[in-house]
Amino acid sequence: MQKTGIILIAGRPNTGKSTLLNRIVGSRVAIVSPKPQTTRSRIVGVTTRGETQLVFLDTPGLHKAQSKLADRMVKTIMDSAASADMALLLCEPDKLPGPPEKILAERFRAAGMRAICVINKADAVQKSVLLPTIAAYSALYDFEEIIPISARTGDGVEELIAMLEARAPEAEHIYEDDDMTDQSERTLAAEYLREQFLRHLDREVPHGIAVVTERFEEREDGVIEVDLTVYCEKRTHKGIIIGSHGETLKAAGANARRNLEELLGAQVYMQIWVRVKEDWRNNDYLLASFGF
Ligand SMILES: Nc1nc2c(ncn2[C@@H]2O[C@H](COP(=O)(O)OP(=O)(O)O)[C@@H](O)[C@H]2O)c(=O)[nH]1
Ligand SMILES: [Mg+2]
Repeated sequence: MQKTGIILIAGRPNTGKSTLLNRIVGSRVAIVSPKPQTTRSRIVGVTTRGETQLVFLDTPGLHKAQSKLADRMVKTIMDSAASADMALLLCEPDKLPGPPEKILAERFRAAGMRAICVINKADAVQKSVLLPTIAAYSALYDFEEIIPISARTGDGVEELIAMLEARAPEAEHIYEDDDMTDQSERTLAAEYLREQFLRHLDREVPHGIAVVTERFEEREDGVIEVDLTVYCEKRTHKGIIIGSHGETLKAAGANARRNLEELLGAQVYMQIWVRVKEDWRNNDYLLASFGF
């Protein structure tokens, strides 16, 4: 009998939701950076072992909506929650629950959501630091389990997967058994490049960037040709993205290409253009054409 569990990964920005998803799936399906609001839309990660399929929903972190893009991100979280069998609340090992965790616990309570508290980044603290955190979270909500893990090193992740497999309801699988994600290779190509800007550019520049895959084609010799356009909000940003003598763009492109080659197991030839489109984050037409 097949079992399928749909699991919402919730938590404030930067708690490691996307890192955990990638760790579980074993591939880069969600981009990761130290900056909040890296994840813009809902991303599905899938792992299937034997008869049990776990479907994870990585969501943008919950935060105050300041633009139409942010509005859509909050709506994405709410839509995902409705279809989940269980939720993971990811949190920091050395911080007590604050307003974002309290809001999420409220939502779980209202929905009668079964939840596991995942205290991530256990690699970064002494064990004794975890005790008050665990005590505070057990008072916050009636979690079925509270488990410290490290998404970065993988510590505790197998135990977490076992907890989820044990709770997966009997249901037909939703994805093929070898599927890892609902993200297309085209989307991942653009996301890998955006990830590089998030990691290496400062302040407001990376959050004003959208990357679009214009062309994604496999040549007869197996090489994959990818054309990407980077949209930014200001002419000055364009200069920063390209860098002096094009060095920033070149380095970002090389890293993104390497990650894409690893994903696809093929050689990639990448071309990148940079264009200025003012205020795209508040323009419905542009948001739709960028796929939000
Ligand atoms: N030390 C440590 N850092 C982590 C761990 N998991 C994630 N991070 C880092 O935390 C930052 C945010 O991670 P990300 O997955 O993008 O968080 P998200 O915003 O919740 O999706 C990144 O710099 C990660 O490398 C972990 O287990 N240990
Ligand atoms: Mg994320």
